[in-house]
Amino acid sequence: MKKYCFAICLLLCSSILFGEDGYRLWLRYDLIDNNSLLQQYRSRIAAIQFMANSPTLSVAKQELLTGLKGLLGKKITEQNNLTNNCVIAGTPATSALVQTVLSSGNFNLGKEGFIITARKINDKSVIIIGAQSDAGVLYGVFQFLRLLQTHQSIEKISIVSVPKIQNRILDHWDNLNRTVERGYAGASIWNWHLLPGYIDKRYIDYARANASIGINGTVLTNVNANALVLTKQYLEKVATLANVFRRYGIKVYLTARFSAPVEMGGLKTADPLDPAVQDWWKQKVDEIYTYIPAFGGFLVKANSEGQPGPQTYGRTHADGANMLADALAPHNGIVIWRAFVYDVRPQRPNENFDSHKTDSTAPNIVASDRARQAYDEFKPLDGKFRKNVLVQVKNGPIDFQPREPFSPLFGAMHQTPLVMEFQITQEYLGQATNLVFEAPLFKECLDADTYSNGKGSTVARVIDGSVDNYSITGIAGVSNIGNERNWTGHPFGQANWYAFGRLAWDHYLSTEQIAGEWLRQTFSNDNHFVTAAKKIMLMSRETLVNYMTPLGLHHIMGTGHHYGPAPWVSNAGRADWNPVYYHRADYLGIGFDRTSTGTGTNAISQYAPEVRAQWENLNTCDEKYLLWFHHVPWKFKMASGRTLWDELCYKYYSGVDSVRWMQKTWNDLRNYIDEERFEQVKMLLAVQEKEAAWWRNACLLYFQTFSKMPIPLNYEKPDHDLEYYEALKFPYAPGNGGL
Ligand code: GCW
Repeated sequence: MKKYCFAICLLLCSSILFGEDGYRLWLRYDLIDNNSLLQQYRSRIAAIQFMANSPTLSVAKQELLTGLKGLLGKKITEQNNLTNNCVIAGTPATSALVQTVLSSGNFNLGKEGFIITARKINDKSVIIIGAQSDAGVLYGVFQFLRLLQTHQSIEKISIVSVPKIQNRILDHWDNLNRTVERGYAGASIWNWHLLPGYIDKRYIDYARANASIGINGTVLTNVNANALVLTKQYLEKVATLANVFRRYGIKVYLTARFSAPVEMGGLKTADPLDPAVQDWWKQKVDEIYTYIPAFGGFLVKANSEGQPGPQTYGRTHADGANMLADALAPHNGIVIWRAFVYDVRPQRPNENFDSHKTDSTAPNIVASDRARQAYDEFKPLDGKFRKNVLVQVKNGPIDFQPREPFSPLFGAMHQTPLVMEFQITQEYLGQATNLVFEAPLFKECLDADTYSNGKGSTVARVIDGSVDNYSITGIAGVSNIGNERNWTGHPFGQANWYAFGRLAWDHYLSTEQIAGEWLRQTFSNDNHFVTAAKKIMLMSRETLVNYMTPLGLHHIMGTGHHYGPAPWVSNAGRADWNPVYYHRADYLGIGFDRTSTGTGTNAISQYAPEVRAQWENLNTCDEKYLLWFHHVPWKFKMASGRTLWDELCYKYYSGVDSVRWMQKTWNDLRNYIDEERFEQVKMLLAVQEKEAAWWRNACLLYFQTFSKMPIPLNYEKPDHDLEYYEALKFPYAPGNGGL
């Protein structure tokens, strides 16, 4: 009996210890389960030749050995001589063969690019992973392992890969008390209390994961900044993390609290033009570099949502950014200054838009428009920033909504390098309960044409520097990582981290390719599984748009925590925090008039004429953005022939139907993957279905109070009345920063 219990315990423990809990992310190096492919790989990869004389090359070599051992199920030997079927990895400095190959071709690998190529050298078949730098070799190793993980042929392999954007950064909105603003995957992975003495294994696995997709920077702290991180006590902790990350090619950045000279330096002012303030920052920056020699620089949120900034002292964003830039320049550091600003100008009283008026004096259209503000403030500053300042712009003009047109700033700053800021964490995209693959959202923005320098000036080509010849380029994603075992809460949240990194490296990759390779690495190479799961992923973002904010609606979620629908809210602290400010539903229609007509805010004028032409006319406007740019009558005829009201119903209902389809499709995949993650996703999809129906019902019942039109009879009826939805409260919803 005892023996029996022991055996069961052992079994249980081993499945707990080694179960598929998602911790390994896409870096799973299990034995290739296709026998003929396994034999091919085994015969092609007999040994490695890899001289590792630096920390980065050592981790690259370790990764290659671990990966090959797991995938091929055999120990790989190391060779110093040229042998048949050898993988040779290195730089010109560590391998004569790599040197020969790189100098024989016209590869423009730059600092981080790599080649992987199959060659015959002295009658020996070899595969070469070569780069000009150690980091390039590391990236090449990860790419090589990815090829094996995704069952690609390596027979005639010939890859040249160079990142399109230089600084590929994760922004953590992590607080020093380990809460994460808009984090839905547990606490911050930075255990500040135990640092610098204790190095959590997670830091290493975090670095591996990032390096595997080419991410080369991390901002450790929240943009709603705490000056404490700039003290000696914390800089020692930061230095420990920076040391771990450096060998994976990752630079550390910090957020700079603009009022730090006052808060911690004892100065009376933080005025950027005050010499004492400038001097304080110079010394602080010099001190930071004594702890962190490869420090990347600062990310700054200033004069936005209560953060201090240069405007507090009557100075401009350029004055503030330039002061920090001057302190960083001697160390080659950069300033990334955010353009997410909207609270400078005081609100006028009539800006509290009252959607409940039903007489013809409504809507009380206001002259201001939050969507205009970043452009209005930053456009005049173009050309006024130092060379080492980049301005970071959110993808859309408002705030990471399920769908926004691209920010007009991307077509407007010819003399200032712009950094793209995407939000990987799903603040407005169902948080950690909804399966939403974000690559289609990222691509939609990257592929949009700004026409800023003629046709083809896509947002991607603006930020990669090819439109305006920027000398520094960058892209950032607000992280969705926390200390939950699987890092991101929802198992499919990992795909968004992955997709961000892959697109940051190469924005020409397709959403299909990214979804496919992530699924193969993370779950299974079975074609049936991959095809079905890919369908789910690729439709998921449009599905979410349909059940949350179809046809250009935006910002109609719950106040504060942003969880769930609340289009009725009209009493938030600022006019432009209210959903009614954004949807403007009234008895005439719905939507925000941003056109140049008398009643519009003319935000549309911030775009190039060719872009404007796509959206300006109510009758020809791309319906995706209809209610973003227009206030549209309820009975307006849509392209489908339906009235606007019926189309809205159709979209909301089809969104919920799609989630049900996703559930059904997932259920059929039970036998293709491990039980643990299958069940997690299944349960979460059931939650998602409930939330989708809740969004649909609450929004339609509320908008119906204006349209006065029926929900078509063939649709299922909402299961509660509007009062029920309006009364729902979520005091402890996550990610809100509250206690
Ligand atoms: O999306 C909003 C979030 C805030 C965030 C802000 C920003 C860090 O609701 O939580 O603050 O954007 O981007 O600064």
